[in-house]
Amino acid sequence: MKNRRNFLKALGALSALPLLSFVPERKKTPVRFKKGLVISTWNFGLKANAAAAQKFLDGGKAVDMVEAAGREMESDLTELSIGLGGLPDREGHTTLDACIMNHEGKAGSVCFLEQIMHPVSVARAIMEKTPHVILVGEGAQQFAVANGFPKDNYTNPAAEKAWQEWLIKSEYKPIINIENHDTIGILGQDADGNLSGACTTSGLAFKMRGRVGDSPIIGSGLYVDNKVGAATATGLGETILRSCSSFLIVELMRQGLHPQAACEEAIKRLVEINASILKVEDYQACFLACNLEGEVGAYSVHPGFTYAIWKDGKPEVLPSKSLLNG
Ligand code: SD4
Repeated sequence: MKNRRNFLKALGALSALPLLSFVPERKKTPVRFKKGLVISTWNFGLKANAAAAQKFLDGGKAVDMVEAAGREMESDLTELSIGLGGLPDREGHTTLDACIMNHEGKAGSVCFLEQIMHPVSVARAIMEKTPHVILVGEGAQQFAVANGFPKDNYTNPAAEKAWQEWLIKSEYKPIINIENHDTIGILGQDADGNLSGACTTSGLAFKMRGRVGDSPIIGSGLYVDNKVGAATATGLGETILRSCSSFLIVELMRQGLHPQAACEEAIKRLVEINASILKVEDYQACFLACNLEGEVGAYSVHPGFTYAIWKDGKPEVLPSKSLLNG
């Protein structure tokens, strides 16, 4: 009887412990990389990284670096997957999603935003000027205009032409494969070794009106934990949303995994989670991550994912490894 009582007492004490105390922590104390790091999705990340690098060299913080990279891409009105030049939804309107997260765990996100050139900066303004994390649609646009972002009804002739061609068949295929990729996700580390991240996109081409992908969703398209690392994603947003991939990658790094191993594990989990919904041949999903030491990981479902890195003053574009071969 006494033993039973002791056992129950011990159980009670156990359940009072915070659950997370059972998660293994990283063993070594990481030394923060302070010589400047920016990583961005796809080849066009090179141009974005150059803007971030300039901020770094000017003494900017990580959040300034990633915002500058996002703005650089949003300013390119010929780009069909980011900003006002992006491919429209199936009704012919370009709608934009973006988010940003800083080293203090603060986050801002804007979804389904129309006619504003710099969604990443609107996301930053939401983060810094409101008690909220996400604003969407008309309300987000109203907030943007009230905060000095001018309305801009630019239409990219190339995007308009592609939409007109799509309209002929109007085939609704929410699929992103290796030929049809977009979105810039950016992770940056400043001279204090602090991390921030941003993500900006016009989302899936010819999507249903009002559709929002993973890119502006904190934990899916982007996550930053300045005690651990940061991750971002690109690819078919629905697959990434179902698996909260960026948060998962950061949590895996917290448990001691290298960013590469964390990205690989998260891709495996994403494929498992989506198996009953989509054939793996029919979608692409890609992850990019870094830890405090400035170590980097990249992994995708299919080959073809590339990323740009600027580290310690050196810019390059690298191919990612993938779960499946070509
Ligand atoms: C979305 N993840 O809206 C974005 C699009 C993308 O490569 O990244 N495509 O689903």
